[in-house]
Amino acid sequence: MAQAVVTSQVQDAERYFTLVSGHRIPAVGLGTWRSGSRANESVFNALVEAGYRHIDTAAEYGVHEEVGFGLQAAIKTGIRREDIFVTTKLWCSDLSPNRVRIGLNNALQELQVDYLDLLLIHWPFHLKEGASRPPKEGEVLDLDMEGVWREMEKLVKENLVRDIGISNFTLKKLDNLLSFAQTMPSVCQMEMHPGWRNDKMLEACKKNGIHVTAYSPLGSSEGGRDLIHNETVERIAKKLNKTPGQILVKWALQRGTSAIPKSTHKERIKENIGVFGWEIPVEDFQALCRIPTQKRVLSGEELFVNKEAGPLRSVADVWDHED
Ligand code: NDP
Ligand code: 1BO
Repeated sequence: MAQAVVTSQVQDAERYFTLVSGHRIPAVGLGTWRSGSRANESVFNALVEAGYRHIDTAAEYGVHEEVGFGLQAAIKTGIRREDIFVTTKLWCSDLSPNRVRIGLNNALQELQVDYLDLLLIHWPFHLKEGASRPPKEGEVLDLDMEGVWREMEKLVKENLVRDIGISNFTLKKLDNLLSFAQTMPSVCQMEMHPGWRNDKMLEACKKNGIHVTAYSPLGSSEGGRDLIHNETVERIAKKLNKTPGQILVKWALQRGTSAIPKSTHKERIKENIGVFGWEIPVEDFQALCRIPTQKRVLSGEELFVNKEAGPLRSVADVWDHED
């Protein structure tokens, strides 16, 4: 009996990270960007068949309703809502103090839940409702970050959201947020994989007790970075008798970040969480950390850059010239 308790504690330690709030975030979550109508089935498979307990989504992915159906179907099989960690994100058109609660209420309704585990600022830019992509002149508005954060803090106090956090921030924007935050951001979600390690953001977050979730941990899709067929990743996968996907997810976990690989295929969903009970040896971990050509997949160019007008005239502007 005592042995069983110890075993389950060891397993839990591998499967969760503890946030500054004291809440726990599951180490591996299911990403849902570009999942479309398959999000429902993917969420159900992830929770019921593969043992995931963390679902990552966003208003901008247009799949809240499908995710909600998947969550509800999984809960009907006996999985408790309180054992599932649901993350979603406020889109840029909801980044004004008077829109935060509207964004939250829409998310709760579409996801069919009465609280969120984590609400993130998706990107730190305020866009006019219905803005084009990329935005036209006048569609990138001033951002009242302090006002937005205060509204998000209220949601925590009202138990509508358990944790709040950020995504796609720079060191400069993080410093600014920390200068007025009364409730610390628990999580910072950033693109991270061996092709874009983003060590400086990871270090800054660690220094401030902010947990990092690695997005696009496999290098993303549709014009992303093909890390699945990278020769270092393939070599290590073969050596350890794992798949390239598992090596990439495990690399993220061994850096102390959670990871949210996306797949709409049942077998891959299962494969991507097969990352517990083994380790990447130090020399192989370091080889992954040395993969050359560090480059973001998601630069923000197509989303935010207008070369002729507005505050974001280049990718460098999006990242505060820090890359
Ligand atoms: P990932 O790095 O998770 O890669 C997804 C791609 O890899 C898909 O094409 C998927 O195809 C494929 N794939 C999945 N598993 C395997 C496998 N085992 N072997 C081979 N190929 C595989 O990319 P994402 O960009 O989707 O990032 C993950 C999640 O992170 C997103 O879905 C989203 O939730 C979040 N995110 C957050 C962002 C933010 O701004 N905060 C930005 C980008 C992502 P298939 O589905 O066909 O299996
Ligand atoms: C469209 C938003 C980028 C992925 O999170």
